Amino acid sequence: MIHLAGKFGLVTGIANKRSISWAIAKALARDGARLGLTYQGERLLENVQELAAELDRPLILPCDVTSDEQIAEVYRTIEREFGGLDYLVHGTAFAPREELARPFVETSREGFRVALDVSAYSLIALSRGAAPMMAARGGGSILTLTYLGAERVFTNYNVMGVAKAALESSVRYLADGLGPQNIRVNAISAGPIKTLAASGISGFSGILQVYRDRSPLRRNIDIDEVGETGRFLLGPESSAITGEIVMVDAGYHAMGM
Ligand code: 0WE
Repeated sequence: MIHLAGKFGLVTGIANKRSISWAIAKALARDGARLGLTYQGERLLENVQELAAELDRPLILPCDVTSDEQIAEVYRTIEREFGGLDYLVHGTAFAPREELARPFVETSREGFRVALDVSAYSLIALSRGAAPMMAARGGGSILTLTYLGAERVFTNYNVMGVAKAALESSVRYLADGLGPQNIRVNAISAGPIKTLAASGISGFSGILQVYRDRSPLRRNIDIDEVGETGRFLLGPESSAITGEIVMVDAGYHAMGM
């Protein structure tokens, strides 16, 4: 199937082959879309270059999402090289490590600022840059990644939960603001997956075990299941879905006890 032939997408948040953003990028590319991949910091450039080798004529662009200038440069390059944009995948999140390891009440002002800036404000800034090019093509689709920790307490998720709550609310406000230009904005709330972002989080294998024990499907989710849902939410099959948070978590969220 090549029903995304002639479509262009921008993907942020790829760190390595286990990144959820990369699973979504692969699903888009498989259906024929051309992609721009951003990387954060020189240390991740090599990883992204290696992955990009699997794609057809990708763009590889530096983007620290806390820099308005770098975001502007990304869109100038997309405009010049692709001449348009249809999809944005926002897979960026970060909180300073110490904020995920101490009591929430100890959250620092700076840790809060960084977590909300990188993980939530960045969706607004990237959407603002993408919207004119999407509108010029009659519409577009924006997708971000969130976690149930936005709605419920997960020990140590802490300020990331607050950032994801802000992100999910931003999905709804952006959906309203950009809807008149036929630009849709959605999020996938994925169950826990062993990515770089999850590595080194103490107790992470315990979280995987709880989902395996208690979710309706009694298993963890595969990263390619998120990739496929991402492709669905970006592509034409979901043309009436916007402002939505889609749970891809083996049903875990539905359970009380
Ligand atoms: O959103 C996330 C993780 C995001 C994340 C991870 C790190 C680790 C390295 C953000 N910032 C950092 N900063 C670092 O320095 N997840 C959904 C995965 C995750 O992280 C947790 C979880 C789950 C699930 C942290 C505590 C408890 C559960």
